[in-house]
Amino acid sequence: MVRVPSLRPPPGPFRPDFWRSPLRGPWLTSFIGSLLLVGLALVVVTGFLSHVAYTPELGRNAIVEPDLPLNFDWPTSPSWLYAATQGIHVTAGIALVPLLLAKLWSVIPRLFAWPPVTSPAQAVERASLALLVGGVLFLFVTGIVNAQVYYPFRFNFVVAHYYGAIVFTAALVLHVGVKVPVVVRAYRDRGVLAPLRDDLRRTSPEPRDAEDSLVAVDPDPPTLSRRGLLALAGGGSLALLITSAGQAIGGPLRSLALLSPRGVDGVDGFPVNKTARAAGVTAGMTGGDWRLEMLSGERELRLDRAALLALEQHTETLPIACVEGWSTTQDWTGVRLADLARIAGGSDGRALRVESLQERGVLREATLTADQVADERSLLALRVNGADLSPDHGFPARIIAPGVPGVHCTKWVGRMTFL
Ligand SMILES: Nc1nc2c(c(=O)[nH]1)N[C@H]1C(S)=C(S)[C@@H](COP(=O)(O)O)O[C@H]1N2
Ligand SMILES: [Mo]
Repeated sequence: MVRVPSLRPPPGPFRPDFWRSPLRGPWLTSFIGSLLLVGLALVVVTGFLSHVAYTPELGRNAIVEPDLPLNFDWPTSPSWLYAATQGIHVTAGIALVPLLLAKLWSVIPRLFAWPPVTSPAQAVERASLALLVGGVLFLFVTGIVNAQVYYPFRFNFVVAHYYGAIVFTAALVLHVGVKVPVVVRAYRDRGVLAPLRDDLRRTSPEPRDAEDSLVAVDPDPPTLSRRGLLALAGGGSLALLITSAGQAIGGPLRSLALLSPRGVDGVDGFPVNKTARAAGVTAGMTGGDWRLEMLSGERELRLDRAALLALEQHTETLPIACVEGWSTTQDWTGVRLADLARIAGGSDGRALRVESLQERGVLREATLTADQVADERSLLALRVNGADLSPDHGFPARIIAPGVPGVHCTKWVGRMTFL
């Protein structure tokens, strides 16, 4: 038979003998993949829960339409519910990075498979892997960049991260389905944990049983055992976990949250998401001329801050839990939203649209559900920790409600419309 010269792979990574690590093989990829899958499941579930918590069916709460069958009323108890789900989402996402990199490293020869396409079925499989790997990289990069409060891209983060998650989750389910037999065989042949017992001296390549095997054709001697590699990735994950988790957990752990931009103290001893200056809210807008405008059907009411302070005041200990993963629990004092609903005219069990004095930006308004308004812990807060709100935390008045994403705790409230 005549060899067709053009079928010879180009030099470099396209040549099978380019890849020399003796550690690569189906067991290693299966093992890292299994660990990663557990973590990713947690991130995926808490991520979609965040979408539910936004109650996208109300007003402009979420910029994405409610297009998933997953939709239920987000509860107001426990008050730290969103702090927990979103803290897990962001913290686990950050901590999984080393494991994800190890997983990609273990399969990278596949990226350079030659010829690139051998059959229609294989082309479909490669396309689905492009969605899987492209999806996971897109989600991790946008998510981590968002948690670092850095927006280098032009598109809307929430929309892009959400649609990216749908594509990625579908590709992941397909991938796991296709790979289960490979993982089962690897564990049956090598044992689930047995390869971790080998020290460096006893580390040898897995058997190369197929043409497209991940096992190197011509492996170098090992410089690291498999358990050494896993300790490296796992240690990296643990270090990230320790330096990130504090922003969600708080207490003494907060000082360990070195990687969290909001882990440190802000104004009044807790973080500021957006300052009054950045939101374009001036002292003139919030001074003596400020009135809270309350609308209910045909009725309209205007109250100044003194009038609000003259109403029955309540103090609640509640967290602000940001989509970025940080949360902070403070003592808030103000008027119950349910009381304001009655004062505005009508029942207390109505949804409420809250508009800010802020001039621009997607956070100008948010809508709370009827349950959130009716909960007696939900306040129009005027004070925090015994002092007037500072301008950066929403003076003259802000929303604080149990279990809701921080993004709905509108600062510098100007108008409230009971729906
Ligand atoms: N008007 C207005 N309200 C707002 C925001 C904003 O940018 N503008 N940010 C929201 C977000 S995303 C969070 S997490 C909380 C943060 O509150 P803090 O800055 O007092 O900590 O405020 C919310 N309320
Ligand atoms: Mo936020």
